[in-house]
Amino acid sequence: KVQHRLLVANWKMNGSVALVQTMNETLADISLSAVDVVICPPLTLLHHFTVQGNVQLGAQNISQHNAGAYTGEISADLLLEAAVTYVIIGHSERRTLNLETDEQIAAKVKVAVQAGLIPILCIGETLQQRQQEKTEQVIARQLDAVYASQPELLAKSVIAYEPIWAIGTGESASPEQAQATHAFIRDHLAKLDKEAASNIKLLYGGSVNGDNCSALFAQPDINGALVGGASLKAAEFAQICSSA
Ligand code: G2H
Repeated sequence: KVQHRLLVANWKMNGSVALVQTMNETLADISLSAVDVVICPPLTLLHHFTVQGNVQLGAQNISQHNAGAYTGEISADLLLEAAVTYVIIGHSERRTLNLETDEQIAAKVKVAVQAGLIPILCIGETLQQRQQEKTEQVIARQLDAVYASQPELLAKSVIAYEPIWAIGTGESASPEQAQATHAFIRDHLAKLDKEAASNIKLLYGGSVNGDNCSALFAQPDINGALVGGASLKAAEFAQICSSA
């Protein structure tokens, strides 16, 4: 059974040095003994964060290459030097806007694990795919693309289910919808590695906020959340962490 819940703040291309300072102060004031918190700010803000208690740092992307002529990219080694321990991989915004493929995402998860970073693999269906009842098919494809040929990476991974129709829309999946998909994900992964599937942290992402977080966290297969918009408000994010 999964113990600590994991709360990941995905700031996307938002924030400022001032917001980092506010977040440092806010998180220092609350008890985080029962939860692991990861803040994924833009790269230039990483070194302003205080790594304190259960608060760790994450990145929003990683290159599948180790070093070289890759303008604008960031490697696992550089992230490690910046005290990063987690990395979000395959967020739907990167799949869509940066045309990341399942193959690249699989390579990135491998590079991250090999370097000792914990990948947070994002998966999820579009509204059209859900309406066509293809949610499970899409999610199975996204999981298999990464883990079918490298199941040993599963025990070192976190997975975030983010239905694309719920991202930044203010409309979260219902706790029941999210739970049903999380249970499907765990069952599907059990075919690759039963023990890893029962231990893996499955995060829900998509319009998580201070009002809906408790009902989501009450679901047995929801082990935490990937929070976007609400993680930019220090007080609300602290409340989400306290509810976890
Ligand atoms: C989904 C989520 C964070 P938001 O992308 O990854 O963002 O909470 O704003 O929907």
